[in-house]
Amino acid sequence: MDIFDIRKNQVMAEYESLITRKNIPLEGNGVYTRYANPIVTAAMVPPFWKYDFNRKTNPYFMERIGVNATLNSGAIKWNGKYVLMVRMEGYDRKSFFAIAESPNGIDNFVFRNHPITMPEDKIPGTNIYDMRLTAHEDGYVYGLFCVERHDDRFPGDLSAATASCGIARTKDLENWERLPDLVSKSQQRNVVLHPEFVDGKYALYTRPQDGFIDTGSGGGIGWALIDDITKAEVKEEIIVDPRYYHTIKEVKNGEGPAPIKTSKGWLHLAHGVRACASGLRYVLYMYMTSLEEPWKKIASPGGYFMAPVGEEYTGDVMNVLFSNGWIADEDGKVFIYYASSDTRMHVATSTICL
Ligand code: BGC
Ligand code: BMA
Repeated sequence: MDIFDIRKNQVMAEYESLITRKNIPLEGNGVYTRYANPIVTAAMVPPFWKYDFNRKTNPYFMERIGVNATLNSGAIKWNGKYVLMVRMEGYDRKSFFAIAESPNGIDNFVFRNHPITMPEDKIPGTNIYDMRLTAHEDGYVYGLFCVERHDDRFPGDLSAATASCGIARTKDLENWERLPDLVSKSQQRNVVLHPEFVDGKYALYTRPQDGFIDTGSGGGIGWALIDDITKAEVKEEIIVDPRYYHTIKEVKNGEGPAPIKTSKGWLHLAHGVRACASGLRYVLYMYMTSLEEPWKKIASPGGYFMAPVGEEYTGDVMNVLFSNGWIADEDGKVFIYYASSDTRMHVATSTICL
C-alpha cells in the first residue's frame, strides 16, 4: 500500500466510525437529557467533499477543502427523518448550508452528497448563516437566515458590517427560491417565521438592533406582521420578550427556532446573552406566549434552560450555546438541536404537553 491508500483508508475508517457511532443518553436534571457525543462535527463531513480521490492528481491524499466547524442548525422532520440544515464554516470563515439527516434524531447523522446552493438576492451576501426552518401553513418550507455584508458607509473599517434577514422557500429542501431580503429600518439577525397566519398575515419574530453587534435601543425579541412575504417589510414592530438588567439576557436575546404549539401556548426557545470579564456568555432559555395572541408572553422563567457544560465551553467562540432548530414528534418527544461554542452540534431531548 502506498501513502495514497494508507491515508485514504484511515480517513474513510474514521468517517465511517463517526457516522455510525451510537449516542448514549446522560443523566439530566429531569427536564431534559443530554447525550454523550456531539451529533454533527467537522470530522463528519464526507471525505468525498474534502478530498480529490484521484491517485494521479492527489498522490498524497491531501485535503483540498477544509471545514472548520458545523454549527447553528435549523431542523425539520422530513419524510420520517430528522433533518438538520447545518451552518457549515470553511477554513476561510465563510458559511454555507448543508443537510445532515438521521433516522432517530440522536445519532447516525449523515450529510447528503451535496451542500445547498442558495441563490443570491440582488446584492450578494458576504456570509449567510443560522437558518431557521418553518413549515408554514401556506404549504412552503421557509428558510430565514442572516445575510452579512460589509457596511460600505465605512470604507476604512473592515469590521463594519450589516446584518439582514434572507428569505428563501422550498417544497423539497433542495431547490430554493430566494425572495428579497427583509426590509427593515434596523439591522436584523435571528428573524424567525411563525408557522401560522395571524390575522391573515405572515408573522415574524424579529430582533431589531442599532448596529451589527450592538442592539443599542433594540429592546429584545420583536414581532411584526408582513403583508406580502415576496416583498417582506417590517412596518410596525412590537417587543414580545424584552432584554432586562441583571438577567441572562441583559446584553442581547434572540428567538431560536420557530415556536412549538402546545396545549398551553406557543413554546419558545431563545438565546440570552450577558457580558462578563471573559466576553459574551450565550445561554438558552424558554418562554411561552398565548395560543390566540402569539405576541403576548404568558410565562417566562427567570433562569436559563441550558448553559454550556464540560467541552461545550470550548471552541472557536467560547461560552456559547446557540439553538435555531428543534423537532417535536407526534408523541410529545422533543429533540433540541444546539451548537456549542460555534464549533459542533449536540442534541438534548425532552417532552411537551400536547
Ligand atoms: C458571525 C456570527 C456572529 C456575528 C455577531 C458574524 O460575523 O459569523 O457567528 O453571530 O458575527 O458576532
Ligand atoms: C451570534 C449568533 C450566532 C453565534 C453567536 C456566537 O450573534 O447569531 O451566529 O453562534 O453570535 O458567536
